[in-house]
Amino acid sequence: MHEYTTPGSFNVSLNATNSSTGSNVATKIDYVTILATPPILPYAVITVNATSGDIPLTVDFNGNSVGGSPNSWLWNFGDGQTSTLQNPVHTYQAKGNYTINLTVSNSAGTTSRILQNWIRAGYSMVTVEESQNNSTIPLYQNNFIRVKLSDNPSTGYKWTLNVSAGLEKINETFIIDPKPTGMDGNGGIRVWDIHAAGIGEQTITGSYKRSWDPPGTGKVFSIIIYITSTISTPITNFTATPMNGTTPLTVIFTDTSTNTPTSWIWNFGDGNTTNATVQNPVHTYLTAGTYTVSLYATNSRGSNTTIITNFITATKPILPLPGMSQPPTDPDNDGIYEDLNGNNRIDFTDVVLYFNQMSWIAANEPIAAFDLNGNGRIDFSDTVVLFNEV
Ligand SMILES: [Ca+2]
Ligand SMILES: [Ca+2]
Ligand SMILES: [Ca+2]
Repeated sequence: MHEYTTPGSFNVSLNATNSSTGSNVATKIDYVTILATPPILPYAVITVNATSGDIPLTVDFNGNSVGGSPNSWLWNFGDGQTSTLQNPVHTYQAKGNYTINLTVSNSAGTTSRILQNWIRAGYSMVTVEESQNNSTIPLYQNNFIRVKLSDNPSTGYKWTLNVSAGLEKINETFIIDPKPTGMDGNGGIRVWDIHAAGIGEQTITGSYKRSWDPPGTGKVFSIIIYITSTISTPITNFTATPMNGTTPLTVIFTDTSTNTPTSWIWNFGDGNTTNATVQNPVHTYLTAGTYTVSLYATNSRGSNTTIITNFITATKPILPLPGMSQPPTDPDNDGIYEDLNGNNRIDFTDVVLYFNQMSWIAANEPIAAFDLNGNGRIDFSDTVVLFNEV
């Protein structure tokens, strides 16, 4: 008994010996031919840890094979990106439906497994299997249901699926697991992707029979999908007109939030809560100051708050000084009101008026408009600056 461990052709010699005739050797050329094991074509099997979810959506891809062992892997993730790793991790940045293609090869050849629209990034998708027969599944409109049911090709039993009017069958894929198309499989999984197009109660009904069996025979499968309209958490934002002015300053606030909030709580920053729960409130600031405004808005999905700091500036108006009929003016337009008596020019009377009314100015006028030396208060030095400008 001899075992050949390498492929090739071998000569065989028989050396026969007996005690009476001596020995004789017979040789046969190419008598034994050992063939190499034929290479086996590999078939890719794709496993993923997620098929849907918010973007950015990171998916762990696992490549396996049945049949032969691949010596190269090529993934196409459907968004223009590829990988030659066996088990790549890929992140989808944009909302969309992505077709996965895994190509494997060895010396026997190359095969590809393509799963149409397999990853639905930015969507919610519920996967339903036969064990969930007779269950009710909630889903938001415009998301997806993936139904996976096992056929039995060797007996001819297969599933067909019917959906109600608010559902749309958009994809049908047959994945044989574990044996791929082209191999002698006796089990398989048929996959339908269904778009939740309508709202309200919808049904998915499956029936499992051979093509020649009469309707109503075999197994049945039924799922209720309860679809509600798509609602996302509000993203709060707002505008105001005007954003600055003199007291009393009346401001119209406008809600510019997205995703349709249904309740609003404003904080105008001055402690006054009048109109605080109105969507587009009008608010009057009575006291000079700079105000931070916030809006908290909610809907059935959640809430969100946006705060804008130092959003509204209310300043005191320029008032006529005691005994004057005209308010002060700013003849050189630099924001400082040097003309205290309101006669549109800077004169010595303004200096006297400033000196005599320093306390009144400090109490009643906007300080910044009369602070000639810019030190933040009304003081004697301001009168000196004013005197020098006359
Ligand atoms: Ca001025
Ligand atoms: Ca003047
Ligand atoms: Ca000053």
